[in-house]
Amino acid sequence: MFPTDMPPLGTYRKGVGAVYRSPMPYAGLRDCMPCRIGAGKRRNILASSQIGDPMARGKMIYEGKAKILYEGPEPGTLVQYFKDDATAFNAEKKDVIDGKGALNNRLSEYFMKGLMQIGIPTHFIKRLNMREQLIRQVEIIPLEVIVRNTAAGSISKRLGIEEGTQLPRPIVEFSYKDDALGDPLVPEEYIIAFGWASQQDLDDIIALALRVNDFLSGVMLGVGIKLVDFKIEIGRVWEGDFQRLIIADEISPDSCRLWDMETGRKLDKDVFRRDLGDLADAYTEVARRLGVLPTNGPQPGKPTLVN
Ligand code: AIR
Repeated sequence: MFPTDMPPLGTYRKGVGAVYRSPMPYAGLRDCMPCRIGAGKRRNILASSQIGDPMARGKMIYEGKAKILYEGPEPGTLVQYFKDDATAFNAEKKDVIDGKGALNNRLSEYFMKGLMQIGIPTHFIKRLNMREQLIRQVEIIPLEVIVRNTAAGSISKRLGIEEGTQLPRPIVEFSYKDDALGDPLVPEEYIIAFGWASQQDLDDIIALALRVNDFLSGVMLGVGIKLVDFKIEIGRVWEGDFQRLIIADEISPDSCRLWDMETGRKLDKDVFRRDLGDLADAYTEVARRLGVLPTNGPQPGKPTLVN
């Protein structure tokens, strides 16, 4: 598929992510208000979240490798469901990891809320239950925005830099989101020429990505974890004729490299990619250090989430 073959707005193209034009901001959406679902059914988001069943969901819009998106209860909203599925190397390697979805739901909530507290806009509205969160509908920019602090993964392979080498400064790079092409690294020149984003968008995206890097690095440093690199996705939202760029998708150990500062233990999806042990244990450790899991009392083999 030629890269400029963008789907019409309001439709979804597999491999590129959810592409939506958001009809309205979520201002006005209140936790307890009865909400419209599909053909006018009335439901209460809070009630459904309390009993943990997926009552706020509308019809399925998209199923990705690790998440499913459903229509949300209000126009301009979606329900993001976190699956237990883990994939790597463009889904060549697959498994189901008990508890991963619930952990990523909580961790992504934690990071997105933290970003919003320092004024960085995200798609997150509220967590609904163990596996679902209510998010703002966005038009996904078809780029993976990667920030690297320390060499690892593809940059090490591509440039022959030993993993663990501190980079001279944070490096921001872009991959074109297309599974069939294996999400190839693309220069800014391509992004602008093919119209995936404008120069102004790119300047804003880089500034956002570096702010996210500062925030996440600091949070992780506080719990003895080095943020090696991470990937974010950016969504456009329309407010009248004006667009705003916000952080979308998820931020979790699926999308970051996290190394224990003292031991170097990997606490991210590389545990799965490289067969280094139990992925849920690694994610549980991150959640526990961040206070998303209880720190005392018996720690069961599988994650127990605090509600
Ligand atoms: N990433 C990229 N595509 C999907 C994901 N999750 C993340 C990786 C890693 C960073 O982007 O998890 O944190 C850089 O990946 P790589 O493979 O380019 O070194």
